[in-house]
Amino acid sequence: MQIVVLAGGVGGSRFTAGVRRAYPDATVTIVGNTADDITIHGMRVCPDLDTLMYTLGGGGDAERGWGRLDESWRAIEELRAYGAEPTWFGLGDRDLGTHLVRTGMLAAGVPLSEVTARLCARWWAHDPGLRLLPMTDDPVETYVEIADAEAPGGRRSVHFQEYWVRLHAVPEALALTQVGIEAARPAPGVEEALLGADLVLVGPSNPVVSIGPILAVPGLRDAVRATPAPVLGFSGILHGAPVLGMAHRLLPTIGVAVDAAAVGRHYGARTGSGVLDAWVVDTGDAGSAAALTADGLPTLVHDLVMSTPDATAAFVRSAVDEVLESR
Ligand code: GDP
Ligand code: FO1
Ligand code: CA
Repeated sequence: MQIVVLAGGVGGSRFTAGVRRAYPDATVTIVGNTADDITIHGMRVCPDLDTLMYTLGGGGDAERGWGRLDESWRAIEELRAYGAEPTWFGLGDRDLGTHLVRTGMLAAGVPLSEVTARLCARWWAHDPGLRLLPMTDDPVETYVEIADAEAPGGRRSVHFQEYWVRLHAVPEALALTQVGIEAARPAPGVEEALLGADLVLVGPSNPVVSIGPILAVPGLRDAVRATPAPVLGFSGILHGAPVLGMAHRLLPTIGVAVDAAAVGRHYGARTGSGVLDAWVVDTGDAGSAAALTADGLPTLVHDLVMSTPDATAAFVRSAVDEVLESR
């Protein structure tokens, strides 16, 4: 069975770990978000790809959610001692190895998809059925416009990482721009994976800055709409709030309420102009399921807390079975 998962970082990793557990014999192709990427101290950092790679390879810090296990921070201390800004972005010593290899390969002209495959070869040697493709090889970076009384026009634009990490998403996000998205082409293999899939899963990742950019790469939304496979989406919003992270700070910016049903309507049904055949919400949001289903988006209800890979595997399997039985 060929499974494609659309994924951001922390939520996407936990979800994919459950998918792997549910379908150990399948080929699982992850299409990872790269709109969080940043060049910092000359290094290209791909947070969502690295979170997926480390987590699924057993090398990630599960508590922090990002970065390497058993990390140390000597290099960034040196940067601070030089007054070499920015130092608000935590570059761990072990993590730096990944960024150095990636940046060197990119500088030598190796496309990001190929770089990513070579990095994952170290971490995923135990699981040849797992594949990570960046959504695109072309650089895309998210910028957030925030109010700033001292800036010309009363607003200024900051990189998504500065908004998320340094500003903790406290300022209101007035607008979001994915610089480079219009010119981005799907990375090699992404459209083929979607069109050749038996099952497409949209993880509970951030709809605005993780899944949004993937679907915004020209051609990818069309490929999801065209796949012969059932497309299931899973809500990351439970009882009106994200389970973790700050998605509630960004959904209003794109005019979507912080609510599982609103996110489902935002993705929409494939029978209309959307991308989903089914939307899966948590038991606590069961109240909205009947109305969504009546409006043409078949909505299933499951316990969506990803407490362990087994718990995640259980809800993925039962939701998929429910959809396959109804086809
Ligand atoms: P990021 O790129 O590291 O921000 O991570 P993602 O975009 O992949 O995922 C973040 C989203 O995952 C958040 O909006 C969370 O609400 C969601 N999430 C995290 N843990 C859980 C969970 O246990 N269950 C569900 N359904 N969603 C979760
Ligand atoms: N998140 C933080 O909250 N603080 C950091 O200093 C930080 C550094 C960092 C370095 C490498 C990496 O791959 C991820 C890192 N993250 C950090 C996570 C990341 O900024 C975001 O959570 C995601 O981009 C949102 O998906
Ligand atoms: Ca992300």
